[in-house]
Amino acid sequence: MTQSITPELRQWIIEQSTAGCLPESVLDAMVKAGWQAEVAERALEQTLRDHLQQIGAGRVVAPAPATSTVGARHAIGVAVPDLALAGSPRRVDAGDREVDVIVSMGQPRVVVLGGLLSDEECEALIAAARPRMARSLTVETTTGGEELNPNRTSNGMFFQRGESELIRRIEARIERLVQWPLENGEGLQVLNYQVGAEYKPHYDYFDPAEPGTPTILQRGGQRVGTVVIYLNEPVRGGGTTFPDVGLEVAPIRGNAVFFSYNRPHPSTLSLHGGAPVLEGEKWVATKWLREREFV
Ligand code: PD2
Ligand code: ZN
Repeated sequence: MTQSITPELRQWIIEQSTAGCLPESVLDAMVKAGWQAEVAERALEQTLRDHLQQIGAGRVVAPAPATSTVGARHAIGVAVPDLALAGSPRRVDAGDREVDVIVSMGQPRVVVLGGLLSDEECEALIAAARPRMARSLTVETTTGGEELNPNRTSNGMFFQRGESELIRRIEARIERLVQWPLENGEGLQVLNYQVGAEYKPHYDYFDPAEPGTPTILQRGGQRVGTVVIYLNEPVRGGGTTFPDVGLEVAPIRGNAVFFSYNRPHPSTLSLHGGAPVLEGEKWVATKWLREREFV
């Protein structure tokens, strides 16, 4: 008896997957409901591929075995940067130093890191950025240009990739840590938030529905990961929040939060923001990682 993919089945697969259900669980449920395993697998893959094409999310990759570390692949989505955390190590190798693993979360994929930069490196980065600060721009997805964004009240600047020994050292460390080519990274951005300044919750990926997005994607594809490094410590406030899961990462000098998103969709739960600074000021450096070489 041959079994065919009905519109109802397609709809059900998409609903399960966008709700965050792993493909293994979707397959399992289909087999339990009487589907031949092979047919179920084919239906799942084809349905998700078609769906991703419709929402403009790029190529589909098969789920990787649990032991895979480099370029972790997930249910429906592209390969993304990730740390080598199999076996739950206390520290991970970042080339010229070891970095503490403080928190590791699966969904959203978030890893909080301790001691990514030394105090001296944080100070040096602030000193190099300070004379070049201007009110932050964000990429305007309706046009593909840049504009002042009222949701972001910080000041900022971009370093060129590899522009100094310090920048090269930090970029090499991030490359090693998240196992992602440094060529895929945008230039390091430094932001400064004064009291009351914040970065309202947003996604770092570019919205596929916006008309300016195809232009933006020409320079290396989608963003698939972010590293936010804390360069100083505000007295109160200024944490990085993940509202979908009620997580707030404390801004501690030299620490960092890494998160990835394997498709440009809210079901990644990668919504995040910079909470208002209540006392003191906040300095961070952000590295955004693209699918391919950022040119
Ligand atoms: O400064 C932060 O905590 C923050 C929060 C959300 C930075 C970014 N997003 C970013 O640079 O994308
Ligand atoms: Zn962000």
